[in-house]
Amino acid sequence: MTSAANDLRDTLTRLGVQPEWVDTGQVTRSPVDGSRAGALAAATPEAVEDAIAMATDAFSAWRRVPAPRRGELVRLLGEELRIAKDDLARLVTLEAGKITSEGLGEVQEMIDVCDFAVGLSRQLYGLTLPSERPGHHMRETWQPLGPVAVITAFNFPVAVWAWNAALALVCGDPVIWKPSDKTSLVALAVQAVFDKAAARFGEDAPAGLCQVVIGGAEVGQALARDPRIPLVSATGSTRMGKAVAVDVAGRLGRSLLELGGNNAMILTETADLDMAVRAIAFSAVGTCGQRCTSLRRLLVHEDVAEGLIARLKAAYETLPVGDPREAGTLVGPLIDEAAVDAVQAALKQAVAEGGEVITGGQRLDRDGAYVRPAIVQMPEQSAIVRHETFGPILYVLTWRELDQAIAMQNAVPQGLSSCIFTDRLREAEQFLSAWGSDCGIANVNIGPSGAEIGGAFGGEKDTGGGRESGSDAWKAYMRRQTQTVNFSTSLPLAQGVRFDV
Ligand code: UN1
Repeated sequence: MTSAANDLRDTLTRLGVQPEWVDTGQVTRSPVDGSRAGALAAATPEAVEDAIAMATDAFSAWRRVPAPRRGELVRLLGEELRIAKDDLARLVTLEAGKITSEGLGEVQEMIDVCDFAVGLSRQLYGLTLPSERPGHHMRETWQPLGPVAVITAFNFPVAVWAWNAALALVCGDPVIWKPSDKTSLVALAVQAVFDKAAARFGEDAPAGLCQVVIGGAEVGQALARDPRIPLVSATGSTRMGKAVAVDVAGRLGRSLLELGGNNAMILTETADLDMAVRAIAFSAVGTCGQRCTSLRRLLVHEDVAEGLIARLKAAYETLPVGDPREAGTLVGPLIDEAAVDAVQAALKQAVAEGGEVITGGQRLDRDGAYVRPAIVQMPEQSAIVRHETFGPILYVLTWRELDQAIAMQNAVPQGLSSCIFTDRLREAEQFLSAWGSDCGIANVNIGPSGAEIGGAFGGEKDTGGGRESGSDAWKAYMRRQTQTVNFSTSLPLAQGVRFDV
């Protein structure tokens, strides 16, 4: 197979993207085979300033365009994404290492959120409220907010931009995107796709409506600190999110954070084990364990643990790990060498904390950042189990009583996704109750990953509290205004206050 770097350059050319390569700068290496695609220059402070100034100008114009018309731009974006789907998915595979089907799924997620946002563009509902004063109208109206900075991670290099951008655009907000410095090229390709949609839309789409700024933490920090950006939406590690939160809060801006997860499955004695094994495999090793929703902790009833572990071990040992472009591969590479080191260090720590490696963890002897997915049985939820290691390590722990399992599930710093496998209604409903899972996502007989677009996505505690994409997540991208109109000929005051002058 051709080198991933050549494949990357060819795919970019097909999409009409001509990156400005530089000799030294931010290097892109494909995790698929370690080949070097080239280097890009990070945005200078002046370039970031220009982008913010352009977005501010774009906002003045875009907020005047009626919301359903703004939806039309997002509809066109969805159309262009459908046309570019295969090539964009290929770039996701080459730059982030996802298998072909997951690369396609990621672009589909962009398309789905565009469809969702188009409908939303006619449903940015406010309220009318009864006023206590005669001859008065009260209403609540949602107004455009302003430029939104979107900081995304390598693992969903394009879908997370789309969750934010599709909503921001219909809400009347320009977007400045800082993609992960590991996946800049696919971001440039998405920008080119957006530019096509904007060109078809015509001159109502102002220059600078969507922009990409390439760079690392310093670029993210400049955006987070700038008071002209009322909303900063950031996806990535809890460490990054805490830094962004402080910078944004320091100027009383709004942040929308979607950070780490440490997602568990509670498996009871009545679980359908055939289904559970498939759900575990997809959510623990899919995307090489690099989703924020990846399954990291399997909490299994002690009566079924032994049989289940044996089945999982067998399934893991036949997992096709390799070039994500090849049909049949289910596990591609980790993002880079540092991720391989982190996985191996975590396994070492797990063993030091009393864990037994049931299978996996070995580095593959080939170019690229490949490891075999690992299962580790742990005596308790020790430090390494409570920590999110971004890779395919599944910790297995056992329990006797459901209360104990739910307490274990909740006893980690993160609160993104969770699930239970059971055939008993009472167990499922307890898991979904106020004293059940403490996560933003709770599933029954489905793994913790692979959420669809209609629901609000995000979680609690170290996950950051933000909700993106579905449900009423759009409200974060708008400014709520309470409006009171007096159409009478007197001026009554609320609360019966008298002030006669
Ligand atoms: C992420 O890993 O940052 O639910 C997002 C899922 C995907 C999104 C994951 N729809 O697994």
